[in-house]
Parts: sequence; structure tokens; C-alpha cells
Amino acid sequence: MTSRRDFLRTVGIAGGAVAAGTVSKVAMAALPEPVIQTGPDTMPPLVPGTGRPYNPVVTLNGWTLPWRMNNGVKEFHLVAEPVVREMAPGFKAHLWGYNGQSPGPTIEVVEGDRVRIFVTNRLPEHTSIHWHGQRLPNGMDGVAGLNQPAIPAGKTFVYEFVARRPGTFMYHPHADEMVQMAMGMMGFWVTHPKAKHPLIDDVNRDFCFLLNAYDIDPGAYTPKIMTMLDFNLWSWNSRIFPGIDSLNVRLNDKVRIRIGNLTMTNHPIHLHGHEFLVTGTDGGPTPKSTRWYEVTTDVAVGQMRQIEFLADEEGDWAFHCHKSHHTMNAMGHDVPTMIGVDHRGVAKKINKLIPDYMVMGERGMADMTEMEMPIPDNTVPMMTGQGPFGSVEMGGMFSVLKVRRDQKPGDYKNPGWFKHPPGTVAHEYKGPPLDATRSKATGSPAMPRARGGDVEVQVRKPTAKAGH
Ligand SMILES: [Cu+2]
Repeated sequence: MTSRRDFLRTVGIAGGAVAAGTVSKVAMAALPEPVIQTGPDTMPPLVPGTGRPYNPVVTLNGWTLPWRMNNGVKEFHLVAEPVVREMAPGFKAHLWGYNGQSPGPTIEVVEGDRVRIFVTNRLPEHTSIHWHGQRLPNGMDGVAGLNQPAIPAGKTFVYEFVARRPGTFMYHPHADEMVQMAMGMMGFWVTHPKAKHPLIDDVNRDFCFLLNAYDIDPGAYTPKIMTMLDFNLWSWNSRIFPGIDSLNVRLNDKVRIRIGNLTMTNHPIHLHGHEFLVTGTDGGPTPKSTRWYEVTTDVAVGQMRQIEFLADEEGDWAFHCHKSHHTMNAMGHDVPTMIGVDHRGVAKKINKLIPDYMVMGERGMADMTEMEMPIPDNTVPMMTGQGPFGSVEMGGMFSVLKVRRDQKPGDYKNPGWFKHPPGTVAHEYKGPPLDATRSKATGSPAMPRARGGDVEVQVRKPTAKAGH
């Protein structure tokens, strides 16, 4: 929890080409020292010590990059480099990121700030940074080849622009983009309004995270970079449940959550226990007339969404992607459904060849959470995470909103499990069993069938690979 302010000197950052003639030589003479983050913990909000004041965000399993003021310009230093990211306890991935982690640090500025970002490339290949969603001079947009030469390995470039509109943004490479994003190169950006904005409400807590996905074979450390759609690790800020921190708030706090999607598919993000409004999109705050209450909002590829709600229900509330295979971890997608299939005979035969072979999924997948299956080193188990009542049977894009009466303002610590008032937990019915009355009503087809009788399907055989 201390490394935010550890200003580590990094070697090999001196000199390099300058992307734009607008950057003064004085500014280049002394690079701001890069700040490196060593752990995946959620850092407390970085309260601004210099520059204009604002209410800082909290990056889930992440942190905000400190800056320095230089003659009225807010200066940041990003270092693109290989990193080791602990994606879940005991599971470490070899990724590319910024300043020690993937995703990189959140950059927080205020509407109207002049921002200068030094980007040092310590990757084995060239890179660039695109400031996703920003209004800025064309030469600062970061598309290698189109707006600037790519930043060669070992060089430092400078981006400089005014953060013109408040809102939720992202940054990512626009050079060898598929590979570099598959390796984890991305970060969050928040531009706070400079004054009271009619469409931007004050909130008590402001969280942000990126949706990202990886394809890492069980037992491997490095993502497969050529994967187009079949990712097997679905993560928030490169963390997998149960490694994703909970969002801890005080009862009746007004809460904002900002979500950016840098995966290759959409994610219907679903919150239990509360209705929320989508108060911001890629284009900034939404007009009030367009807001309606929802409990699930789809965040499409390349989009940002801000949701806001009043946390007025105490408890531990699930918060997750509603694509159910995104709440599973490293899984083989080509496993046939075995529910209801009696394969004891087959298992006996296979056991002669492979003594450890275990029959899977005959009664559903919940058995997976109880079995101590032998898995390769550095593999995240498929569904783990122990709740107060047993296994939560979730993985991937899942976390918990914890609403507590006694959570202190500004305290983001995990308060532990919710203590339910007596008599408020679903429980076993212990009365006499009832005779089930079955409905006799049957539907009728729109048209009579020409031929064919009843068919009862018993076995789904393994089929060829199909996309999802
Ligand atoms: Cu999803």
C-alpha cells in the first residue's frame, strides 16, 4: 500500500525524440521521475495536492498516477514496459503495461488543464498512445503512422494537449494494437469538471475500472496474442474474481462507477439490489431527459459508461457481467454438456489408461468448486471465491458492492461479510410437503405438424468448434 509515493528512479529513460514542436526544451530538460506501482491492491484516492481541486476516483485494483505542476502544466510520466500482474491470488501473468502494472495508472485531470505526458517505451517493439475519446490536436491523437511516427523502443515521446471536456476516457496503444492490447496495454483517464456542471452530480464515491480479457493457457504465463474472440480470462483491471476487490460504500452514499470496455466483445454489467442511471457515455454526460433506471447496462467494445445510484440498501450485493461464461475462469470451451449423461462405463475404461481421470459435469458444474482437481501450476481455478454461506461459484468479471451503515466517509476498507438481521436470510422450508398440482393446460402450435413423432434427445456429442 505504500508504493504510490515511492519515486523509483528508472534507468534508460533519458533523451529521445520529441513528438511535437510545441514542447519547450526546458520541459524536456528534466523528465518527471516515473512512479512505479508494485502491487495489484486498490489504492486510496489520490487527493490532489497541486492544481485545481476535484473529488478523486478510486481505481478498482489500481491506482492514480501522481503528477507535477510545471509552469501551470500538469506533467505525467508513463513508462510502457513488461510487467508481472497478479491476476488472482497465486496466478501471475506476464503482460505488457505501464509503470509496473497492467492496466496502467489512472490519469486524473480537470477540465481545462494543460496536460503534458512523457511516454517512455521500454518494450521490445515500438508503441504509441491514443487518448481514447479526447478532443485534442490531431498530432496528439497517437495513431502511429497517421498522426506521429511510432515511439521506437528505448525512446521517450511527449504528448501535450488541453483536457477540453469533462468525462470518462481511456488510453491504449495505436501501434501493433491487437498484440499490445492482448498483452494488457491500457489505462483509464478521468477529466473532472472545473466547476459545478448541470449534468454532473457530486458523488460520495467514484469508482472506475476497465473491462479486459486475456487468453492464457492453463499453466502458461504469457497471453496468446493472436486470439480474436475466444479469450478465456475475463477480468476487471486485469484481475479475476475472487481477486477483484469489493466496492465498499456507506449506506446512502451517492455512488458513481465508470466502466470502459477494451475487450473484443460486449459486457452487460449487472448490479444487484439497486437501480442505476447511465449518467455518462463516451461522449460525456448524458442529457437528463435520456436517463432511465436500469439494473443492467451493456458496455460495447470501445465504449465507456458511467452509472450512478443511491446505495440505500445495506448488504453484500453481487456486481458482475451477465454473460455467464464471463464469470468463469480458464475454461475449455469445447467441453460437451454432460448433465444427465451416465458415463460411468466410459470413465471406467478411461481410468485404465489415465488413472487420475475424473468425470466432469454429470450433475452440472458446481462440483468443480468442491473437487480438488489437479491443475497445472499458475492456473486460476475455474470457479472459486468463498462467501459466508459457501462457494459463490463465480469467476472472472464478478465483484461485490458492500453497503454498510457504519462505513466511515472516505473509508474504502473491506468491512467483511454483511451480518444479516435475524430472519432475513432465505432458509429451508420445514413444514409438511405439499402435493404438487400440475397444470393440465397445454399450448397449441400455430400450425399442425406434417410428420414426425416425439424425439427425446439424450446425449449431446462433442461438436466442431464454433465462435461465440
Ligand atoms: Cu462479459
